[in-house]
Amino acid sequence: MSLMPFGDKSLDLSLPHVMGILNVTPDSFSDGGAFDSLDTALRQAEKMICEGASIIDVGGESTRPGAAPVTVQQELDRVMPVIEAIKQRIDVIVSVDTSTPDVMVGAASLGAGLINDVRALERDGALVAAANTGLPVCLMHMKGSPQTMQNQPDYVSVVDEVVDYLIGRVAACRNVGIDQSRIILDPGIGFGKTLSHNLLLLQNTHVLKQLGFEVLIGLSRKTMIAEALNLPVEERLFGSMGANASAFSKGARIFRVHDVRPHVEMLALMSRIERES
Ligand code: 7PJ
Repeated sequence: MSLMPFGDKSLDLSLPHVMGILNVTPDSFSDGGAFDSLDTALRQAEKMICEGASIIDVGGESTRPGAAPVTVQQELDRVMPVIEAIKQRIDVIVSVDTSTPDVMVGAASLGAGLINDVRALERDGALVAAANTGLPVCLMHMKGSPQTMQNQPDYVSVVDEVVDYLIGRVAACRNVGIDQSRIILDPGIGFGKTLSHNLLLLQNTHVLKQLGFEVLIGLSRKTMIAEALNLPVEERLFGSMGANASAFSKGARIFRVHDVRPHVEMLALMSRIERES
């Protein structure tokens, strides 16, 4: 057992867990209307929980390459009703995918159990806000910003640079009182990386684990899968599963995915095989 508390619940991170992606950006809904989007989001959350997701990751900022920035109020308006509705109806860990201090604090007040920040708490006030919630945090590496990150990313050694960056962010967390046991690390697949950078980071997933942290991987349906396989967007599931299986075998335990059931079943088998005696 390796229990990590996530607010009012905890997870045994000696086992793999699936984090289901719930985007609440306007472009992720087919039709407008506040009720429609809340209803759609709730049904999607319920479906992912039925399929075995341990965590629902709610995000109101699109971080796709080139995406337009969002205001704090827009982000609050998108994310808060969804987190509130899920926590009122379903006993599940909700994670908030945000870099915005006010959203971290607001989500925590509604019962969110994890702060997932693609900017690793670099925004002004984010470290202190996250520390005040008492929640665990996922620190992700990104090179540049979503607007610029895919403009010819370049590293001397991508693995060393990502490790050094994350160690620095861990130190910053500890300075504001966020205990090391509450920190999850993520190499940031697709965030300022070429296909080769992404493959090298996945090949070295164990390096992050060996620093003494749980590792989260988010590669579901990302461009790297299509690039590696020469496939269109809608056919990235099998490749995503293969890459996540590799990350599991190198120590990652949380998998941020769109397609929950296939990953839950794949990971259940991988974990069973590892544990059989
Ligand atoms: C990630 C994320 C990821 C973590 C996104 C997308 C882009 N959070 N949020 N790790 N990616 N921790 O899903 O295509 O890789 S948004």
